[in-house]
Amino acid sequence: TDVQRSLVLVKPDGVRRGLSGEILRRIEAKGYTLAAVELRSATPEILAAHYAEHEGKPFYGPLVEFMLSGPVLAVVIEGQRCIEGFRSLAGATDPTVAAPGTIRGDLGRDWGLAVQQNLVHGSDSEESAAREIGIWFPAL
Ligand code: DAT
Ligand code: MG
Repeated sequence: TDVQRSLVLVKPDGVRRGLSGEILRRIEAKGYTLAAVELRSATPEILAAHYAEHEGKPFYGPLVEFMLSGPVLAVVIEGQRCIEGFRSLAGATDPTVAAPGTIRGDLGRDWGLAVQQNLVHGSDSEESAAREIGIWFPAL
């Protein structure tokens, strides 16, 4: 089998807009289970580790500022091929072109800001998932 864990974040825009439940509903409807769910505030330290791959890019500063603008729902999901599966549920990074049926395609839009406020984060590989779960849930 190929049961995986992935780190999902409902970003501050999703929490603010009251979409946490809708996003968790889609995850559970897909058949993935919730191994951890915690509403919390990110910190500059956590975000520096989480987004290390993007340091130096033009959207990095706005991204960190956005992620500090309100609480996030940090979630660990579990299921067969759930890393790729959640990326598919989330849709493309840019909500304008994210396919209908996806979280970003159905619920997100481009707000014309320096950073895409696209509702969710999902780990993009097994290595990223292990690293990110270690950052957000060191006890797991
Ligand atoms: P994803 O969240 O789809 O994995 P990513 O890891 O490439 O995308 O980027 C992390 C976040 O940074 C993304 O969710 C939104 C923001 N971002 C990425 N590329 C961007 C761009 N070209 N313009 C504005 N924001 C961007
Ligand atoms: Mg990414």
